[in-house]
Amino acid sequence: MRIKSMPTQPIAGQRPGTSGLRAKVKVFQQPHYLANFVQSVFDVIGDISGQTLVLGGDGRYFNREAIQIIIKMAAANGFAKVLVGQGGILSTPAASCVIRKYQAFGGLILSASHNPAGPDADFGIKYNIGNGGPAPEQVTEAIFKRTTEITAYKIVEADDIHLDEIGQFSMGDMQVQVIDAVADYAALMQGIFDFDAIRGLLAQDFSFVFDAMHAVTGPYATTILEDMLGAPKGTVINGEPKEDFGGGHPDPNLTYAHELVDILYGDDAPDFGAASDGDGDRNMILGNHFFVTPSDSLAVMAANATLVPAYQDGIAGVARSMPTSGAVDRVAEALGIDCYETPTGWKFFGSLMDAGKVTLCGEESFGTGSDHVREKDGLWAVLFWLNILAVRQESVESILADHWVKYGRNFYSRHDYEAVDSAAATQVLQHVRDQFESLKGQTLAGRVVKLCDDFAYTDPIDGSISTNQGVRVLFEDGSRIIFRLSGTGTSGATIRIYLESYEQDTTKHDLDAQVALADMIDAAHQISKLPEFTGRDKPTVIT
Ligand code: VG1
Ligand code: CO
Repeated sequence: MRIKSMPTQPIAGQRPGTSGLRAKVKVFQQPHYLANFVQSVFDVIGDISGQTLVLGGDGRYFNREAIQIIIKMAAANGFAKVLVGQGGILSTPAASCVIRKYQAFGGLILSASHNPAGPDADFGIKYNIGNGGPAPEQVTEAIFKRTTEITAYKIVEADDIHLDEIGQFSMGDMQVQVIDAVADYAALMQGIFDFDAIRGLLAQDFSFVFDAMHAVTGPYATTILEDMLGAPKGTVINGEPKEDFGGGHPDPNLTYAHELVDILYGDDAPDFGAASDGDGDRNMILGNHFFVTPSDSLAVMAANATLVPAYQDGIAGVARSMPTSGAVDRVAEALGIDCYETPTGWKFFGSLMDAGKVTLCGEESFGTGSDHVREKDGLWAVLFWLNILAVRQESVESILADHWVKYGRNFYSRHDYEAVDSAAATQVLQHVRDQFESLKGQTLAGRVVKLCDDFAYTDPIDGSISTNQGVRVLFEDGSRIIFRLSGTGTSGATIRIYLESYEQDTTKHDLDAQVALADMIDAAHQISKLPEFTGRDKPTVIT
């Protein structure tokens, strides 16, 4: 089999963001764009000869073409084996599961998560290391540096692999194994949760809807929830994955998952509702007319972890990203376990989980997970909630009310201003930075500012340092306003404002978060001059 060395040149802008390299499909379709990045990965991750690579994606437009290119490049670069999901599909948590189970060298995951899909929308690629988790910053920076120096990439001349047939194929000296995309993941879930108890719950007078949003979770959810756990057919809605996600925006939040939200807030609403995102790593949890914030969801999971068989002996510790609310911190304190605060992005949890320091992790952006894999995991979170509901036999709302009585309530909201002019977005953050000293001691929204800084993190395991991870305005009563620019978008900039205040008084726990945080929202606008700099007076998305 002939290995071709294709001459190429560096292409600007291939620095991975919060979660891999994301760009418009049209950008990925440019000659050599994908190949340059993949070769750069192969060049910096170490000796890959004789190793196994896991490969799969969320099924979005361009997934299949990308997979064929990567298989041919893996063969030319000396991999012994590629494990690829049937049809080129692997959800992000399933890819992490497969990398770990088969002790692969690493994996390439093709996804732009919840970003819209289709010829005019987004594509993405991410490298995960042998622990199954996203490559840490040192690796992504090395990949980026390589993209700026690349002069050639290697690819074999071969026919495409039949991705739809499970089986083993050869490409020169390399084996390509097309695997069932769902089986390994489903088996892992079965080993974690009390499937009998969940089956019992679903057989009761308990109604449940899961929205796969025409993205990758469809086949996983149908197999696990309907086939294995006996949920009635039709429990999974929008379960057929589509290359353009049905034209939707599979981001499981109150804005984009409106079909599910309408069902859960409608007449005769079901007891439980959940959704996942484009690549299956996010989750949204709803009760009857009730929304659980992701930060609270993490806290409830931590507080109830021993109800789940895999965690029945307790959890080692918890971690949350910095902008995530401190609700889980209070549970950790009560349990006497450590709680770590990391920068945004799942790549920062891997070292803590590998070292056995934390069992559960979460982010405010609808991401929760545990050390069963090294990615956040949407369906796992849904099963976790079903397991809790099966044991406690209470409504979602009553579980939260009870939690707040015990721990107090962290009112929390994130306001996103999407597709803002990049220069204006930078100005907004800089304007707050310029006031770091003068804000200190001032009273805003009835609270005294204690400290303002740019969040920096030193990984307690490997000592690596990450700076500029969000502008923080911290108040003496524990309230916070945080400003951050998104690292996953593909056009303009997205400003995220994260707002949090803590309320012990149970008589105030029923307040709507937007009402409870209204003065904090005003203060955020005032100190950042966001409306003036961006010309926006309302966020694009509120979660
Ligand atoms: C966003 C979220 C972050 C998450 C990341 C990847 O990043 O805020 O918490 O880890 O997406 O999730 P950013 O930089 O846009 O804020 V996913 O499901 O999009 O892979
Ligand atoms: Co995702």
